[in-house]
Amino acid sequence: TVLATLQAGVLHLTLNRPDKLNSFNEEMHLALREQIERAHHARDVRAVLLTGAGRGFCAGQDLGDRDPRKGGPKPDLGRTLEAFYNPTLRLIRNLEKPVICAVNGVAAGAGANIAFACDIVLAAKSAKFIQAFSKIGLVPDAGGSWSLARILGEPRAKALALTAEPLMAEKAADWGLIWKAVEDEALMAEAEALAARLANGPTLGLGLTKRLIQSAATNTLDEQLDLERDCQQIAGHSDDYAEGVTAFLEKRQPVFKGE
Ligand code: LHQ
Repeated sequence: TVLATLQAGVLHLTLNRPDKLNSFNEEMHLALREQIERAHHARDVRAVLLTGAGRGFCAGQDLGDRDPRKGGPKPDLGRTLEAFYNPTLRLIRNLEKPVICAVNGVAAGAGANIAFACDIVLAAKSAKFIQAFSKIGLVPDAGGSWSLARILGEPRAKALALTAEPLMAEKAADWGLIWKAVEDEALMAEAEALAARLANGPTLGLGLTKRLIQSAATNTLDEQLDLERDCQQIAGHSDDYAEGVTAFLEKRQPVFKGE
């Protein structure tokens, strides 16, 4: 359910249930989580590139998995979130390596919100983001209420979540919700080039940079200055910093090892 290949430091992850628009069942959840955990531990993984197989990126939860017509007790969706979605969201945010998301087609429900949790999001111009939850009586999850409100502010976040109207990729980029909308045919090449570039970067420093930016919204300036000091201290001890300065002085491209 998740295709995984490691190429030159980039762990390519492809959600792979295309006939269900890559919606999540338990198996796909566990497969994705296992791969992100691998990215965390493996030194040879220096960037992650997440995309979807077929014409969609991810349609959120597989709604066929929980058909109310089959009867039985009402489901405990809180447990579903705690067991499956929330760990993955935390893993993506806490992974101290860049996570690039290439949204190749529709991203709905938790599918959209998992994309928004990634560090750099590129989307095909034909892709759309749908907060589909209100259509089925649910609330935004997978971090969506957090990221939409923080990135967009209440007026746009509420309108998207309450109406479930689709947001096209270019507008998502205009609103700052994603990094870039690109021509459909160019999406994968551009995302792969970006992932390759980041995988050749100073991974330790990039990971610390991610931590800093993510801490900014809840830190005071004083707390953030302290954190910058601590992170810069760590970065300053890295081999990549020595290499970066040496390469600059020698007027050549640096060769970073990620540590
Ligand atoms: C699907 C799905 C799908 C199964 C398309 N499931 N088959 C967390 C905690 C616990 C429980 C609940 O949820 C959550 C988080 C959530 O994510 S809730 C939100 C769940 N997602 C949705 O409500 C989106 C449902 N899908 C759609 O609205 C449409 O499929 C979109 C707008 C994504 C795409 O529309 P189209 O491009 O017109 O494609 P389609 O609807 O024809 O879908 C293609 C196939 O994929 C179709 O199967 P079929 O056998 O008829 O070809 C769909 O049934 C299947 N599919 N989404 N979530």
